[in-house]
Amino acid sequence: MAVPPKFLIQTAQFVWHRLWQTLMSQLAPSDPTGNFQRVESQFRHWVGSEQFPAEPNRYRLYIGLTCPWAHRTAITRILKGLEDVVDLSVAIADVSVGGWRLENDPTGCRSMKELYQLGQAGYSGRCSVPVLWDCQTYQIVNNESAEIIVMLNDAFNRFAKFPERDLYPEPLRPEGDRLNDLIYHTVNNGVYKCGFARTQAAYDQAATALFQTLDQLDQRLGDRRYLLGDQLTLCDIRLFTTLIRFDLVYHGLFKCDRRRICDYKNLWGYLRDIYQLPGVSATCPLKTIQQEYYTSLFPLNPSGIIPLGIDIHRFQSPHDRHTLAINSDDS
Ligand SMILES: N[C@@H](CCC(=O)N[C@@H](CS)C(=O)NCC(=O)O)C(=O)O
Repeated sequence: MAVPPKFLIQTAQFVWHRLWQTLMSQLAPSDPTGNFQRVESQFRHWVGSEQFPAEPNRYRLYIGLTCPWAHRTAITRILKGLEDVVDLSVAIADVSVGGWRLENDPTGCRSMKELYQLGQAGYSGRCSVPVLWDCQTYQIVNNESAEIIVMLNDAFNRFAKFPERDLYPEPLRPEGDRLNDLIYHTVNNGVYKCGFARTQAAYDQAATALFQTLDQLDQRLGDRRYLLGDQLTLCDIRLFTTLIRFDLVYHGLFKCDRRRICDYKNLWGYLRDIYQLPGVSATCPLKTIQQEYYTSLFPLNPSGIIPLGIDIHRFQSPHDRHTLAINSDDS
């Protein structure tokens, strides 16, 4: 007895939609109108405080390769020359454990969940990366990337290879903080708002804001090498980790498809400029990033098929960003 295709389709649609909503509510909480709501980071201590003094080989950074937030911390660690000061562990995105898996971790933990619970007994919140971990007291110092990068920039300067490289210079902070706010809401978190939108209206709003900001940033970068002038700052690192994933992942998987970064004259050169800075490309295993995103975010890509994506050699192509006139004026 043949099942009428219409019935089959309607049933599959009904069941899949219900399942999808359930999976999405675990993966990405949303407000009643379907907008993705990022959960506030829970651990907000500072290295340099009495409780967590700056010491070499005391802290370990847990990252995941796919994660753009964790990637900020990995780049800052390298650019400050902290490889021998702050240890690094890479967690693996694993759908079978429903989160981040750890392999041969010095704490004995087998997942980020176990690590969070080791740091705080009974912890039941989100177990995200990055985490700055105190290996001496077995506590989480901080799990907010925006704060960890500020700490890595200045708290360990006594032990850093490049203490003079200030990625958060005092005079540029007001302008940088203002830009960070815009970039966070519309680009860094904006791509997630597109990908994790649960309604058409939520997606439309996020996608429009995303491309408005990208257009604006492209214009801004027409007369200055970096966002705040001729000096690379944390502001650029924060933008970079979203841009480097954009054409490879967000354009397809998160439906951020109005334009690709390689279609923007200035953003495209800017992206390659930062990618080609010494030490940066080693933090960007592009094919792994693409594979982990497309396989670990199952509700967005149930088939598990990984698209071809942009030819990653293009990120190595020459750019002429260093010839730009110095202009940190914001007029
Ligand atoms: N606010 C955090 C966000 C970090 C974050 O969302 N990390 C994701 C990976 S990209 C994660 O680990 N999610 C797991 C979860 O939320 O359970 C930060 O910027 O450090």
